Amino acid sequence: EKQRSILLDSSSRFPPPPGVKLSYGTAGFRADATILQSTVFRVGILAALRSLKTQSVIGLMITASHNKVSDNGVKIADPSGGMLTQAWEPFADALANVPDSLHLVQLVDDFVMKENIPLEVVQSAVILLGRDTRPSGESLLEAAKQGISSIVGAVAVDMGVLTTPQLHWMVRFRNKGMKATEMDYFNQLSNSFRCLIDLIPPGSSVNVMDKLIVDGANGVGGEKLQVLKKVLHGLDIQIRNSGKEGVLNDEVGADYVQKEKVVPRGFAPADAGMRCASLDGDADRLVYFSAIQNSNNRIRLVDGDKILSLFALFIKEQLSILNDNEGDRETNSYPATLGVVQTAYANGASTDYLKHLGLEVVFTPTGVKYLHEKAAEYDIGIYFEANGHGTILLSEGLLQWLDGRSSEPSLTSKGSEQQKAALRLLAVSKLINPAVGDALSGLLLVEAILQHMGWSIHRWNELYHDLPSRQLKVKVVERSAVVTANAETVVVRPLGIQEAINAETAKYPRGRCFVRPSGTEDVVRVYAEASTEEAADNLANSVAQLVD
Ligand code: 16G
Ligand code: ZN
Repeated sequence: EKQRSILLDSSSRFPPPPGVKLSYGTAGFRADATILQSTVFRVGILAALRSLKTQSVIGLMITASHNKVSDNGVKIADPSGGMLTQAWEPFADALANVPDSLHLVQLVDDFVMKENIPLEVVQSAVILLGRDTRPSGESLLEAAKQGISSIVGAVAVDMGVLTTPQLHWMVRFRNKGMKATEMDYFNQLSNSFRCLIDLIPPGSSVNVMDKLIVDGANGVGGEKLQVLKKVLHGLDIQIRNSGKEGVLNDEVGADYVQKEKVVPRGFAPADAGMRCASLDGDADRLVYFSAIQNSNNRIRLVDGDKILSLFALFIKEQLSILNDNEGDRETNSYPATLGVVQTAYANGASTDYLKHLGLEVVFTPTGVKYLHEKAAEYDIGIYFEANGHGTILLSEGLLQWLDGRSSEPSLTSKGSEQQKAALRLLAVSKLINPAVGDALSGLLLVEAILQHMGWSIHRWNELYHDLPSRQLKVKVVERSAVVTANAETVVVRPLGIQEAINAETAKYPRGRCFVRPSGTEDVVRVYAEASTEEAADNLANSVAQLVD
């Protein structure tokens, strides 16, 4: 019928590149931009089907994050604003790789049947489209639109150039029936930041904080931060690498800074010692650093683990104020569960520190979808990857209780310590992006907490000392030959490798080492940490040889 012929016709205009096999992977499809037209077109179809199936707004983001400017990629945001449900990933893979339009129509037909998607009745589907600043983004966005409009009733809404987290945020709040324009996003961030600053206990903050210097990775994050700055009060930000001159992700950005542990381009010797932050190419990762004077561009890196530790410390403090009921027996405390989620890449010193604070620390495999899902099991779940992607999730139940707590006319006069702690947690819940890790909102939360504590970046960095670590990648023929378990800490195949890794690791004090197949590149990654740089290097090198 009509739907079939539209699909047949439009898909024949987007033939897949021959001999290329793509996989949805940890974070959507990514490849050289020149071969992605057909993939993005097909993901447009998928987004429309997903919207029909869920009867909700869906997001489609065109970005390759921290990868080089000539790459691009595409990923889907589900109705909650989170990642596409894992249950649909096999369909995404099949759709991207189907050889021709006849097979495509057949595949879609079968899937629509299997998933019971209401195609017959004319329904409406809404897909919000976003893209980062990559030059290939515009024509790929057009391909996505074509894919979407080949499903009857589906409507694409082009939101323009956005950070990945902005698009996820918009999808989430549109589905909650709220206004969710870009300006709403900026206002919510700046208002909740202001709220946290206003709640700083008198005397405890450093009144004059030095300026923050931000590396925008020559991408969308720097651009958006310029806009945010205009509605923001109480923070002095200077933006470097805002994209007007340099190349996206070229020796700039959070991925580069975290992996290479050097100062990004665009910084001057005079910046040494200053508090600096770095965003990645689509602004969903954030790390801090400060350059060490006369050191060949070396830095003190304050990574995702330390951001996590700062957040955890602050939240734990607020919870203990709330649960301190002395002299206020009338109030019930809320038995809020607090959990921290890390991956095997978390520095061992950070895990020790968090456990020492008395926090529950759990591990998942690499990839936001796994961490996010785990964090959602707690009243307050905080997750971060060492690379700077993470956020805080607060349960509806807790938020309601906090709401009541913050407005309750208490006997001990309003403005009690408990009320303030409740207000702070509510402000955190509004500032932080509940859909996905967000460098802009994360940055504002870090800045608010540093002011609250009266801490410099150096004081913050002293929370614990990172163990020396080394990462290597090994090119292999078939990365899927390596199979891991226990949140990627143990190799189960090929047989025998884990025993050999154990034997190597045992040679080093505080040694820890794991290998895992990358989810984004054709390599196997090796991570090692030990008590000295040299030991970490040696351990990584000898284990890399085992995999080779
Ligand atoms: C993707 C993931 C990131 C993960 C990285 C690992 C999302 C949104 N992004 O960028 O969380 O750390 O892949 O890459 O899930 P790898 O598998 O190549 O080491
Ligand atoms: Zn990113």
